[in-house]
Amino acid sequence: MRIVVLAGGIGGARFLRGLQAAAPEADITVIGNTGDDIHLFGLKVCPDLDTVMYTLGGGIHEEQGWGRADETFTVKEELAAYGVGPEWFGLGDRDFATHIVRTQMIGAGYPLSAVTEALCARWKPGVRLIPMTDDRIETHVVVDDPDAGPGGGRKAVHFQEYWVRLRASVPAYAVLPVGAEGAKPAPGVLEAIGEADVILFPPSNPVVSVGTILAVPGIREAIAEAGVPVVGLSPIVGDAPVRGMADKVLAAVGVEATAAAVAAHYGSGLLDGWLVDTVDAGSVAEVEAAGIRCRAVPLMMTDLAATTAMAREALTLAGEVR
Ligand code: GDP
Ligand code: FO1
Ligand code: CA
Repeated sequence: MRIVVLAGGIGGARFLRGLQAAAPEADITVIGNTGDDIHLFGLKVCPDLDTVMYTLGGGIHEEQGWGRADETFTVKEELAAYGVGPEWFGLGDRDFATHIVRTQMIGAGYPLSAVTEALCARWKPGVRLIPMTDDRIETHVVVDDPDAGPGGGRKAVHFQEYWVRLRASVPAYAVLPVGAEGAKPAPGVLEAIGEADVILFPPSNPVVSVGTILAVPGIREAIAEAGVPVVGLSPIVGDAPVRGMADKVLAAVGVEATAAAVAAHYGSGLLDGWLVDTVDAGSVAEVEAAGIRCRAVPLMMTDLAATTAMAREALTLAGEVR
């Protein structure tokens, strides 16, 4: 079975572990979000690709969910001693090596997809990990500009500045995948979608993870036209994100933070099946009324067994639609 998964960082990576256990024989291609990517200290950092690679490769900081296990921050401290920031983004020493290798290879002319493949040769994630695009797309968030003159004003900040420095604590008026219009899917992306037997949306952020991948011209269309089951799992449980601040970016695009609203946001043109948590069983009828087959099952990735059961439910639902 060929499975394609559109993944962000932590939610996507943890789900993939369960999927690997649920379908050990499957050929899994992960299309990774690169809208969170940021250039720091002259280096290209790809948080979501790295989160998937480290999680499946055994190098992740388990409790934190991003970055490396057994990490130290000497380089960051030395940079700070020079007064060189940003101090709000925690790049560790081990992690730095990944960004150095990536940036060096890109400087030598390799596309990000080839670089990601090279990095995965070390981590052996057990999936084929492809960035959504080799082109530069950066998610920006429109917020109030405190420095604007009388009458106020707004400005766009990099997603990481909004998420990590501002902790999504200020109103977000828009989420912009800057550079998406001219971007192309990376080599292998459309082919994987075209050859898939099932396409899964893990419980990743619907706006800044899955939404950004779908913003790459051609990807949404290819999924809608693939003619295979497309099944998603809700990252919203009991009307709140399980982790992080997805409710804030959902508000910015005018979507309520409920499992049913997220399903409607993807739409029946894209989604065939949707899993909500058992606490949201009351919303099953609403999702089905929107033309999306829906089941309520436990959706908390508390451990590998629970996550594996979620992946099994997603594959079972895929077998029931279309
Ligand atoms: P990020 O890039 O690190 O933010 O990770 P993703 O975009 O892949 O996933 C983030 C989403 O995962 C958040 O909106 C969370 O609500 C969701 N999430 C995290 N843990 C769980 C869980 O155990 N169950 C469910 N249903 N969603 C989860
Ligand atoms: N998230 C944080 O909340 N604080 C950090 O300092 C931070 C550093 C960081 C470094 C490398 C990396 O791959 C990820 C990192 N993240 C950090 C997570 C990253 O910002 C994610 O993109 C967001 O959590 C949301 O997707
Ligand atoms: Ca992310």
